[in-house]
Amino acid sequence: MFITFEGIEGSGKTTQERLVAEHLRAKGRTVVATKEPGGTPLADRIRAIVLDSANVIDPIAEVLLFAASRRQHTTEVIEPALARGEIVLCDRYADSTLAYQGFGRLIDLDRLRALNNWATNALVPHRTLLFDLPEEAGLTRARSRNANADMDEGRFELEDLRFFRRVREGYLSMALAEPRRFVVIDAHADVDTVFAQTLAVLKDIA
Ligand code: T5A
Repeated sequence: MFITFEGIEGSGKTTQERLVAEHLRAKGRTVVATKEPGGTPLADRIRAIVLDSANVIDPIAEVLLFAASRRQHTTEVIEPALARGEIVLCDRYADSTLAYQGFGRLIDLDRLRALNNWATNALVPHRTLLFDLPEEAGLTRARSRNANADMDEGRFELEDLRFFRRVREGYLSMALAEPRRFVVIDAHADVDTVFAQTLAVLKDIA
């Protein structure tokens, strides 16, 4: 079972992925909880490059960096774990490229789909949880987390609200187009309420 967690920054997907992993492990399941960009030593180095706000990155180069990170992560971590019969939870995956580079940066979606398929051997998640909330609310959460943790803004957090609105709308349109894979979760509520909704949509495995 391969489950991905998607949404704009601050939507709470990282928090929910951690809670789902803890819940499944407490039930004796073997879980690999991972994230993109990153997830392997090489992909983590790509992550540092793409998220560093000091880097000015050409949009196509950005796509290729995410694809290189995803290729390494898929072949080194995700595919082997699935072959061992483990549950893989992944914070962002190929849909992030469609949402951010496709809907956000307006790069041709068909090219991005082809690149995603190439990078992943066409591995599609069994289920994708889309944590949805308005972009203003998500960015406020992400920025206050950065301020509390004394973290710098990432390169994407410097984008304007219109960018994140396109990303959010892009995610929602992908969910509409693939209702058997995507489940949209209202990410507005407190962590426990969102977790209850998350467990409800995973009840067949959790
Ligand atoms: N990207 C990534 C692309 O452009 N293309 C791609 O192909 C890929 C893979 C990655 C960036 O890269 C871009 C997208 C991103 O811009 P990142 O640093 O990995 O950046 O960060 P994000 O994935 O964006 O995740 P964040 O950590 O910013 O947000 P999350 O995961 O949505 O939220 P989370 O759980 O960390 O929570 C954020 C804050 O909100 C609080 C948490 O405690 C935390 O402080 N919170 C809540 N507060 C109130 N109510 C709730 N329900 C809450 N849930 C969490």
